[in-house]
Formats: sequence, C-alpha cells, structure tokens
Amino acid sequence: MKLSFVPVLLSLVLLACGPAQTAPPVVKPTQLAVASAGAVSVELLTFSPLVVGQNRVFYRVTRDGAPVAHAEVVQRPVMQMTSMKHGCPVRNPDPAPDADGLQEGLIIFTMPGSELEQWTLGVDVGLEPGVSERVNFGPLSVGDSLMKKVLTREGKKIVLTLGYPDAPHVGSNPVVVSAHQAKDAMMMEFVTVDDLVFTLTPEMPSMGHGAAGSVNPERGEDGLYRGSVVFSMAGDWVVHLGVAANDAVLGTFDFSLDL
Ligand SMILES: [Cu+2]
Repeated sequence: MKLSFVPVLLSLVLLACGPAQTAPPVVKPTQLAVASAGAVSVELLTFSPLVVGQNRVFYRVTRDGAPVAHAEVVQRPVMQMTSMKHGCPVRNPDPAPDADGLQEGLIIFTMPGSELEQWTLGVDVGLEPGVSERVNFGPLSVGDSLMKKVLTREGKKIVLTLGYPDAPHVGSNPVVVSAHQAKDAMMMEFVTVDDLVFTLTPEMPSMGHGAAGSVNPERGEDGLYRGSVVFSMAGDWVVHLGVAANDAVLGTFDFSLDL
C-alpha cells in the first residue's frame, strides 16, 4: 500500500519541476485596425503599440466574411513627409494562416510619426493569381524607441535593429537582429543585408558584470539574424551588438534595457 505512493510522489515532483510551471502565460495580440476593399476584409493585430524598430504584426484575412486558407499579404508602409515620402523594411507573412487564423509579419519603422508626418499602412492581398485587393489601414501612430541604429558602410545607410519577439525576462531571451538598406533612391522598398556577422554581449554596467550563455545571431532564410541573449538578474542592462563583415569590424551598437 505504502509503495504505491512512490510513483505518485515522483510524478508530482516531476510535474512541479516540468516546463509547464515555467511557461509564460499565453498572451494573444489585440486588434489595432480593421479595413476592407471589395470582398476582402483585413484585421490588423499587435501585442503592443507600434514603435520605431521591430513590430510583430498579425493579419486576419476574410473574404465575404469567411476565413481564407491562403493569402499573399504584401505590406506597404509609407511615411509621408512635406517634401518626400519613403517606406521602411518589412518581412511579409507566410501565405497560410496559423491555427488562430493569423498571418504574422514584421514591420521595422525607421522613425516616429508626428502630427505632420504620419505613417500609413496599406497591404496588397492576393487571394488567387490575378485577384488582388489593396486594403488601407490609414494613418497609424508610431512612437519612438532606442531599438534602431544606423550603420554607414561605403556611403550607404544600413538600418540596424535589435528586437525581442517575447517580453524580455531574467534568463535566456530570443533575439532578432535586422539589417536592411534601401533598394534604390526612392527608399520605398528595402532589402536585407546578408553578409554581416554579429556578436551579442550583455552587460550590467552599474554592477560591472555580464552574463554567460548568449548565442550570436545567425542569418535565417528570411534574411533576419536570430540568436539569444541571457540576462542573469533584474535591473539595467546594455546589450552590445558587434557588427563585422569580411573580418573587418564595422562598429558596436548599444541597446539599453530596463529589466
Ligand atoms: Cu547585476
């Protein structure tokens, strides 16, 4: 009789230490805007307000009110200034929605909006060959942040950002580093810069220590560089992002974080 408690106790101990205990609560993105054109309606969702740097964005596409199984969503953010307009880097979503009916993309805003200079967002939605609708969300509010830097190489500006796909916490955090330059002088479209080598070094300057275990970002098929950074305690951190190409150091950029 007594022996039968052993496996029960063991499983309780295992459950208590299992990953279910440490998993972060599931947070769903919330609606930021909705717009339609023709029979196509698109809902835009985010986890947080839009800011300079990386923004995870989610689209729910419906046609005549019904979900679609496949939609090519091409994001076209535009900053309209008094004398010129320009775009910013994006990563467009995969055409198949996830289990929640959402298609995730990335928008990398390069400057904050203001009353006079506003970001607008349109998306081209292709449902089948030759059938495409332009859906306009209109002006979007974009706040400032310190997550974007500019690296100049051979006279060309490279937009560098560091982003945390999930809210940063003590421990190991996934990190996305992006590097883009304008495709041409119009600056409406951007292309990824693919020959960079990055290092990530976390430091807590107030206490004079770092943290071991970070993984330097490696370039993925979509042109974004992914790694992870470790924060060993709560407080003020600086992540030093080292950038090199062809064995030449191009610079180090500091990203502050209050954890
Ligand atoms: Cu410390």
